[in-house]
Amino acid sequence: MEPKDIIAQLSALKEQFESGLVQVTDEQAIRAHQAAFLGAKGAVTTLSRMIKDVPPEARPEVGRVFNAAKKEISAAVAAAIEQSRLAREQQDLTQHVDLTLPGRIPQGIGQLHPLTIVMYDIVDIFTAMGFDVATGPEIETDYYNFEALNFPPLHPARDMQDTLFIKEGHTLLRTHTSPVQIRTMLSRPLPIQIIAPGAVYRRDDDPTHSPMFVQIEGLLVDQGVSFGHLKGVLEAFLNEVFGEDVALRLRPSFFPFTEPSAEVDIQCISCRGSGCRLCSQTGWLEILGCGMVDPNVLEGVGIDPERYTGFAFGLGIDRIAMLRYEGITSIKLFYENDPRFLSCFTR
Ligand code: 2NM
Repeated sequence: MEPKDIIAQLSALKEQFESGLVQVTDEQAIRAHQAAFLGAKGAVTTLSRMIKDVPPEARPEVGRVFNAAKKEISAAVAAAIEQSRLAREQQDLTQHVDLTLPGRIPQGIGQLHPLTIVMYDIVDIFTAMGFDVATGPEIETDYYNFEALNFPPLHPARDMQDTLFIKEGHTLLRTHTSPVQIRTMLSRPLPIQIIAPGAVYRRDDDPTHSPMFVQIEGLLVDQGVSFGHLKGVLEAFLNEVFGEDVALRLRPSFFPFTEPSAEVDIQCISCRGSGCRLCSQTGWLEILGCGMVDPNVLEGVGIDPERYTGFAFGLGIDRIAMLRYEGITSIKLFYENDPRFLSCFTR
C-alpha cells in the first residue's frame, strides 16, 4: 500500500472516531469506543501494522502521522471522560441529593440516665446551700480509701471479700467517695464545704446489690460546726426531695470515720408510717448515713480537731431514684442500660 493511502485511511478512521465519540456520554462507553480504535485489536492498531510494508524512506513520516493521530485520540478521550464526570456530578447535585430530606431511620434525641437526673437534682440542692462539687479518681490507694478514714488494719471492709483490689492491699476500686473528702482536706484551705458524687465499687452482686453504684457524700469542716448543723442541712435536703411534711428519724450508728454516727430514716412515702412491703412493715425507710468527722481523721490530714470540727454524710443515688420513680423493682435496671427502661425518664 502506498504511504498516502495509509494516511488517507488513518484520516478516515480519525473522523470515524470523532463522530462516534460525540454519541457516547458515560465513561465506560467512552473507554470502549477508545479501545475500538487504539486497543490491541483496534482499527488504528491494525492499520499501523502496514507501516512495515511502506518504503523505508517514507516510514518515519508515516510513523509520525500515526503517533500524532494516537495522541489526539487519547486527548479527546480524556476530555470526554472529564466532561462526563462533570455532567454526572452536576446531575447528582441538582436531582439526586436533597440534603434537606430527613434520614430513613428516625433518630430520637437521647435523654439523661435516671441516676444522672437524680444526681443533678441532689447536686442542685446542695450547691444552693453553698456546697462545691469535688471529684477524684475511681482507682484509689489503700491510704485514701481506708487508712486515712480511720479503718483499723483488720477491718472487714478491707477484706478481699468486700473490696475489688487491683493490687491486693495496695490499689483498689474506691468503695465509697470518702477518699475525695480526704484529698480535698489535704489540698484545700479551710473552711471546706463540698459534696462528692461518683461511681463506687464493691464485691457485691445480687438482686439488691450492683458491683458498681453511684453515691453522693458531703463534708463540711469549719470552726464551731455541730451535730445540730448536720441535722439542719440534712433536714433541708430531705424536705427538698421528699416534701416539707416528711418526718425524719435519727438512729445511732457506727462508721470508722465519724463519731458520733447516725442513720437517717424518713417516714415511709408509700404507707406514711403504718407499715407496708416497701418499708418491711417498719414505717421507716433508711436514706443516708452521717456523723461528726472523727478527730483521728482530721488529725490525719493535718487539721487541728481542737479548733475545727466537721460533719459528713453519704447516700446511695439508686435508693433515692427508686423512691422517686415508684415501681422500679430491681436496682439492676439502672445498670443494664436497656433503652426501653432508660427512655422512661426525663428531667
Ligand atoms: C457516710 C456516712 C458518714 C463520710 C466521712 C467522710 C470523711 F472523709 F470526712 F471522713 N467522708 N464521708 C461519711 C460519713 C460517709 O456515708 C454513708
